Amino acid sequence: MSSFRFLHAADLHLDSPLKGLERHDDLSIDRIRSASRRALDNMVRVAIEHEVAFVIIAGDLYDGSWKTISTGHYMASALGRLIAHGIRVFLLQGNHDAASVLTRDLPLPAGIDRFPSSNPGSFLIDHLGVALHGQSFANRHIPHDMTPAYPTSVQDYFNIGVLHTSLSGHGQHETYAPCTPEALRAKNYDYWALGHVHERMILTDGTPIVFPGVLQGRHIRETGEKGVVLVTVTDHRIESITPITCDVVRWHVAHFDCTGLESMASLEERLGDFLRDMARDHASHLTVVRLIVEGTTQLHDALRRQGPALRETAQHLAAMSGGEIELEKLVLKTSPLVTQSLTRPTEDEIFALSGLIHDAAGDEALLKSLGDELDPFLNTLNLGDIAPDSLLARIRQHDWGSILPELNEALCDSLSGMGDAP
Ligand SMILES: [Mn+2]
Repeated sequence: MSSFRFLHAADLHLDSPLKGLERHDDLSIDRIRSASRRALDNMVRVAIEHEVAFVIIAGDLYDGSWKTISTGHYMASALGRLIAHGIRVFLLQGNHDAASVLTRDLPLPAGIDRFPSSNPGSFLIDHLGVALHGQSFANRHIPHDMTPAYPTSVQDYFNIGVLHTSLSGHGQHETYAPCTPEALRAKNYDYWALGHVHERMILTDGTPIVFPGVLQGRHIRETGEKGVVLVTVTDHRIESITPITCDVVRWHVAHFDCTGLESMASLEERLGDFLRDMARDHASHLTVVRLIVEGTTQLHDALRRQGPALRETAQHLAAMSGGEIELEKLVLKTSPLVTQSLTRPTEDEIFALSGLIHDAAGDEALLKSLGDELDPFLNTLNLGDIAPDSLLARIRQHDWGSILPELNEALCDSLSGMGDAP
């Protein structure tokens, strides 16, 4: 019985800038910035620990041409550790590190092979009976299916196709070597090692077609666990395909529900609990969170008035969570409690009400009694919280005659459904 393991990785995007954190000045920023390097170190460690025979990297080792030489140096050091452990490495260039995009390149010593970009190439590992077929991207965009030119499978070998592709069919605007699962399976290979799609995807209905996904999430659209895929092959048959995480920073979208909360104090208490639970659930990783504050709540207006202070409060609570939680962004999506009547008034009713308010604006006696009636009530409200300064001044001066026409307009808009949605 012959058995071997290999690691399939893709989309390392080494030293990719992490989006959405540019203005983030927290302590963890350096750790977050170096995440793609430490994830690469984890990939190397996983390969060595599982004693794999070889590692396939199916495109986008880099995010583009190196900004500094240290990006290439870091990659060289990682790949060097693999070959020092007798692990062979097969590289393919994707759209981000296409031959025409990279202005500098690594030397490729024995033990590291790269698929050519001019035509598909094959590498054989005779003692394992493995054949790998692949073609690198020559340019950033490849609008055609590359697989028809891929070689036919080598008989009695375990055949692996390596390809960077959007796997999205042959649409009009496809620019990343489009193809279909059917076309891939028609090649009669034993495994398709793909790259480009950053979500992990393992299709096993027939020849396995696998995207390991990005090695380390780079922004809030790349949430959840990220890593590589470990494949075990026994007697030329796939025994298992196992995802293994390599990421060191995890992106997470959290929904915090404010429904039923009645004070900022209770909100802070509940949010503190929420973040402590999150810290416990994500204890293994520094977690960067987009906090979406939602729900129907009487705190709707109060939350908006808080401005940047609300984010600061959430950051402090995250810092006190007992884990490593950083806030990427706080998004307010609450809605106010609605106290409108259930039936919409008729146009006649609105017109009649409007007439009453209009008449009232000219009725001195009515305005005075209105002021007398309202005063005790207004004194119990903190109007500074809800009224703009100009309105506040007029209320204090009992200038009802100037307030009523505006009120009339707003009220009629709101009743007829033309006003701003709540
Ligand atoms: Mn990519």
